[in-house]
Amino acid sequence: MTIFRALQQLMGGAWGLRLVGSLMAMLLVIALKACGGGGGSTPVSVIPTAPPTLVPTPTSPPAAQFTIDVRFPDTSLSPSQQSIIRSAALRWQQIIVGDQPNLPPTNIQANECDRGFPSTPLNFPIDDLLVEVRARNLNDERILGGSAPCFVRASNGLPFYSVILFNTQNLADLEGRGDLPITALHELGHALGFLPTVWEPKGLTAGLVGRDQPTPAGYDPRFIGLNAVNAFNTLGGNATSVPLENQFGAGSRDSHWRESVLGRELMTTRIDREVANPLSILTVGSMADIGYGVDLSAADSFSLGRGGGAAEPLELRELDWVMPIQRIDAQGRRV
Ligand SMILES: [Ca+2]
Ligand SMILES: [Ca+2]
Ligand SMILES: [Zn+2]
Repeated sequence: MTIFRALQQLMGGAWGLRLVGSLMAMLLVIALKACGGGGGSTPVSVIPTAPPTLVPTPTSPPAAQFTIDVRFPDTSLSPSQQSIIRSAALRWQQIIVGDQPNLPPTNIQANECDRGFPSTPLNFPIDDLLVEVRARNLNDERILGGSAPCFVRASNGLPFYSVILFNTQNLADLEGRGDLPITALHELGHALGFLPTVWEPKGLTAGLVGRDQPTPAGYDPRFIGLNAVNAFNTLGGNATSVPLENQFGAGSRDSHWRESVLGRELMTTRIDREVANPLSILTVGSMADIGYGVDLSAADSFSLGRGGGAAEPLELRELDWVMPIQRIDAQGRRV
């Protein structure tokens, strides 16, 4: 059930790894390290008499009540790799803050999603999202891996069990180059539901062709959720919808923001190396559109455009990993 696509390219000097992935899965590109600007402050002259002004009391951010339970069912990821992925989950917990109803024990069996996923029967309560992470040899070193939800809450279509798979052929290199943190953050975005399989039942997309269809000339898939659209326009866009990726094949197409427009944003298909790949209000807005309670103020700053200076992008091809999404109700029964 797994299809790999895409390929990778080495670009002059450094390497650009290109991966295309799966439909359900995704991929990501990453870059790392935010750079920043810091700057000095300009001297300001003192002007007498400013009347005291009332400064609005800052509202405290919503209490984080959303838990991502990351599990590693085997030793295919090293302790340091596991630690990086747990840190990425903690970053998402700053973004997704609204509690979801706990899932009661279910009769979901091991391997229902894919080989090794779940690793055990899901006969225990889940609060709020369980993500199982493994690495295995994917027999194509251009493929980074992939991620996808497998089971969602029938009440709201949000995942409570998702999977992430890395490729043992390149995982150590990814970590060694410093690209694993941003890659993990990107994959967890997909695990949380950043994918057409979650968007489409909610009516949040327009113009997508079927995943098995060739890319039409002039293809223009869009995300139409209002929070994302508002964020897009705040960031410098001017449109009533947000462009989704319209090229690069399955695993990249449709399931990311359009690289040519959104550039360095985290949920584009290429990680821009050695610069920040911000988790912006655009992606946070899309998470609100699918139903999460979010804290927009926790987003990274960002504005449209690649912003210059990006070294060659690391284009990671994601696995074209298709899992049927199953819906489970509040009593743990299949719907
Ligand atoms: Ca909960
Ligand atoms: Ca990018
Ligand atoms: Zn992706």
